[in-house]
Amino acid sequence: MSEESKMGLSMTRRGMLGATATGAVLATTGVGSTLMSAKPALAASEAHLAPGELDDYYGFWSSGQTGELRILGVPSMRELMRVPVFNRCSATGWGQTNESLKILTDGLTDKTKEFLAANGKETYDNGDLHHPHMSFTDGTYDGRYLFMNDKANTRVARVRCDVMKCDKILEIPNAHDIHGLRPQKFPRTGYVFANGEHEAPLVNDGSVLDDPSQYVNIYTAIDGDTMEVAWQVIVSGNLDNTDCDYQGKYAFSTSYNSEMGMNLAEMTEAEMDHVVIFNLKEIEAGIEAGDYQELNGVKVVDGRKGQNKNYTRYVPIPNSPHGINTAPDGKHVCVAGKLSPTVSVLDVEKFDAIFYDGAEPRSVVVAEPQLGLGPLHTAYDGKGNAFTTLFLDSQVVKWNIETALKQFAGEDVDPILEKVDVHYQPGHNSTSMGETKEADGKWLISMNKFSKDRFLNTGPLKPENEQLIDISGNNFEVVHDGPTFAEPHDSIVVRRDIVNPVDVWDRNDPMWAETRAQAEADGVDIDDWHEAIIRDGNKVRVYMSSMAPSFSMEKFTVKQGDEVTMIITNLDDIDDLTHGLCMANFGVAMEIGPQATASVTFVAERPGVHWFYCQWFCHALHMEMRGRMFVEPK
Ligand code: CUK
Ligand code: CUA
Repeated sequence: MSEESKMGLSMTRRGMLGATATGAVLATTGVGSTLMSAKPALAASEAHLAPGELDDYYGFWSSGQTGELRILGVPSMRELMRVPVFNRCSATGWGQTNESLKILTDGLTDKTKEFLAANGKETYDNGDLHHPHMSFTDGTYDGRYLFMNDKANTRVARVRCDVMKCDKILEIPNAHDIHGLRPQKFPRTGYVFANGEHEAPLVNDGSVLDDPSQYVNIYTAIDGDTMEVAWQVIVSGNLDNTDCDYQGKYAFSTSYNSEMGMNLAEMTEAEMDHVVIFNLKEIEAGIEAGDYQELNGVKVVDGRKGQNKNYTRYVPIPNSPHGINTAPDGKHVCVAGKLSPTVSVLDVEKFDAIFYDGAEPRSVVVAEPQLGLGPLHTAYDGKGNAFTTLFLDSQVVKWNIETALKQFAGEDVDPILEKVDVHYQPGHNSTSMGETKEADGKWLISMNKFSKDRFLNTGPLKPENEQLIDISGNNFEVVHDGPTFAEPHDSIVVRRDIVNPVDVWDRNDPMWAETRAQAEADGVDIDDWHEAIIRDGNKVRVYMSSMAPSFSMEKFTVKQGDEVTMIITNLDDIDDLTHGLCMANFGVAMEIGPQATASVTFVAERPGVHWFYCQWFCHALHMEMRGRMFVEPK
């Protein structure tokens, strides 16, 4: 019995759920259809790791409007690291160091740079990161990169898994507000597919507002190696989530606004929306043959409805479909109905027929089980079972794909195996290795949009709640709550042997290649203990090395109004020996990892003595690791 029920407090949902373990499900759909039955106490011990024990999996998490990538350990759900991507970071100096600013600005279009400059900015300050996914080779994760979208400012970013830092950010031209994102699974990544979510006039120059016939949406394939746009496809309707097959032939996206409505009532009018299937070979051939228009430097093919081409097919799906997830069997794709209680199962082996044999688009639908209210996303255990989140029911439903196929074929069977309550309103879910052909059926994460009463009250703004569910054996139970800040949408759970980051940077890392070139031009050997001040008009470059517990310079002098660049190289070469640099009262701070070089630029508009100090605890004499900048008045 939970505390509340013992104390006879009101029967809140929390009290009810705390008092009974979840059990078998009799009815198929609807709120409150779960029949509670007693079940043994939770096997939480499997999820609990003793101090010092390492997790079996890396979890890579989005953070929604926080704009960063997070790394968690699974099953402990301990947060291990935050990797700034689209956000600014006070600790690491992301968005402030010259190296990170280059990454944040290089991939922006000229129009965006102009727009930002007019607003007094170099780059965007915010991002809305929904979908982090790892690069694939031959249908499974290969540990090279993570790719992720920014819905807020139409960007796609890449994080290097060797150092767990972002190395590329690309603004996607022509598209509006990148949402769904997936890397190509086979033969390798390869392409990174990205959906523009919001429709806009194709040439959006202020001449069209209320003419939906001129609104389009854009599907983008990015080259994951070069981080350049490979091609784009114009589609009808909007685009929500995306995934692709295990054959390297097709990618596909959900679309919830086939009506091309501009407001809520119009957008949800039709009973059927669709999944767009993209035929990769045909699109490549079309571009090869010159059947494209060039828009803002990108080759764009027309895949709208009614085109007499083989670039796309539109499969009607009920109703405002959201999540789209390819099963590890390489054959089935589950499309969650959102406003329909159904999940539509597509068979990728039937796709050829709708492109080349004139088969009806709906012929690729091989099952459509009713699972519950508000199905959003599906994950897999690799044993033929699927787990779908039910947003409105606050449940995850476990169901069997084969049984769903039989039911669709007319057999009197029920594919639903079990439902478990989650707290509350789940969006995405993910299983260990579940979006690869190596799905192992051990853990399921349910990413819930609301925590309500699950934790100590933090005021009007509550954390979200991510729950860990044991799906091994015949278990299907919540074993851990993980409160989390705004707002993870999605996660992937990757076997730890696949991810092998280094402990110490390589001195020749491309991250500071430009800084290194400048140092060479200045005749400074930044690979050795060094100190140098190079004056170049009113630009001053201050080079120093750091080694615990000191900087190579105890003091240096510049003139008021100088543009000062501090270039610091951390010559410590053992693991976990990060230094920092903070120039007090200059708003300047950054991380310098072992064997890394980092630089930051500011205008010395404050005369007097200013302390710079190491802001990363590194040594017993860390507090003493500091020096003075003297700014001579004009
Ligand atoms: S979306 Cu958030 S719950 Cu952006 Cu993947 Cu479905
Ligand atoms: Cu170096 Cu603290």
